Amino acid sequence: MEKKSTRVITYGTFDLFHEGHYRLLQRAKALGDYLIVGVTTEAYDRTRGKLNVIDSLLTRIENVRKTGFADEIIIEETQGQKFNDIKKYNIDIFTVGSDWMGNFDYLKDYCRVVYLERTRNISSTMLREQKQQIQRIGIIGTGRIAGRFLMETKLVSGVSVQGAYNPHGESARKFADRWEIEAYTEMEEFFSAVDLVYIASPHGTHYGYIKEALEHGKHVLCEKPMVLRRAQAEELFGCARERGLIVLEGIKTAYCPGFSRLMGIACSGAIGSIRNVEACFTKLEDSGTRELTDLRYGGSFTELGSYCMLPILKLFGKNYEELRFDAVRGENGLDLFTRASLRYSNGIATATCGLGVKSDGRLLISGTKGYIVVEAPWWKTSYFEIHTEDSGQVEKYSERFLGEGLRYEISDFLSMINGSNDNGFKLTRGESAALAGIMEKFLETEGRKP
Ligand code: C2G
Repeated sequence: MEKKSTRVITYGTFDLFHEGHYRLLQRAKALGDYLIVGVTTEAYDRTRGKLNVIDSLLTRIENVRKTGFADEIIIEETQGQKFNDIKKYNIDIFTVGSDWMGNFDYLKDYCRVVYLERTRNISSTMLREQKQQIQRIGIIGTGRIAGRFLMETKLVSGVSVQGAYNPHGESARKFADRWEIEAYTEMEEFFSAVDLVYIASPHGTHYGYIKEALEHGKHVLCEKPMVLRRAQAEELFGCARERGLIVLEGIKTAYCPGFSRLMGIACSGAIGSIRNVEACFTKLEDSGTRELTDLRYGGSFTELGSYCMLPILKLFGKNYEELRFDAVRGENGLDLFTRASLRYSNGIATATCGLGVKSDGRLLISGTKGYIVVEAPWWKTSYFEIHTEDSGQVEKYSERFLGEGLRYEISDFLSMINGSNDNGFKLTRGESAALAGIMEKFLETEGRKP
């Protein structure tokens, strides 16, 4: 009797075709006799929230075809298609890279599911005629936020996480093994292996790492608060400009579509002239966490103040007339609940942050004709309302906010580097420097040395 041939299927965007894609297809083909490759359409990538896809569908199909591994190429255009394709094409094995480990286990009832180890080192592009190169990103710091960032990079085309640096070898290795990336404990080695740097280390180390990265010619995306002194921000931006490099502060709210729309509407006069902004963000933390034990840089304002100050600076500007802080402190002296009050020539504002006191966490923008309200979590802006004197008339706005929302800043960072889009207005250098100045003033008020 003739042996039944083994039919394998895999899917992907295959944008900016690289070694990782090539090796995946090669091993997928080796799993059986007949390989079907599903290439995603632009519309499907939009639906699943993948940003920044550069190559057209035709180019991506052509690049898959050129490998010679695919016996048949189909297009993936809808959610749930994989399930139907498995039956339609009589599939024995579904395979995908291990960066999706566990995500497709639901297909196990219908065929074998094989996760092939992702390719860690993408050293060069495979196809010479490519418009753009894949950017290898290196992460400094290996805490919770670094993990979230890594998840989000999978949904931004054009970047590949190369590895993570942590001077503590054990932490670096643990993180790298978990995410199948390289671990680095030596700075020089780290910088020579990456094109871009994302910094997610404790606040107090940002300045030193940004400086090192710029000196090594790397663009930098740094978690908020980027630095804690105004002069440091100015120095770093100056240094970046001289070298033609980008330094971007990663306040995720600033880059998400809902917040951009909210700012656009607020500034358009929809509620008249803005006179009051109240932003509140509280997040209860265990007393043992770094945020509540780092006596130098911890506390609620350094942790959450960047979010709350963002709409205030965007709507009223950087030139406040007065800035005052009131704080409730814990036993170790760190602020558990802090309110920054600002006075401008034409309005007033408050930024309220809590790690040890819970509050409503809303953003309220009041103007001469009405007000805009965004309930918690307004810092992941997806819905807001405009109210006027006429209580029966409420305008409602919704926007998508996908996943952890870090993909928006990653995508903007990439397009700024590639020069295809100047997203600098979403969070300007001047605004980042002003934020550093506000952090500096806060730490001074608290009697801490910034
Ligand atoms: N891949 C890999 N190593 C890399 C990068 C990607 O093995 N360094 C694999 C991915 O795991 C995937 C394939 O290459 O199996 C295509 O990757 P992408 O084009 O990024 O597509 P992806 O977004 O992973 O789509 O429905 C689509 C699928 O969910 C996979």
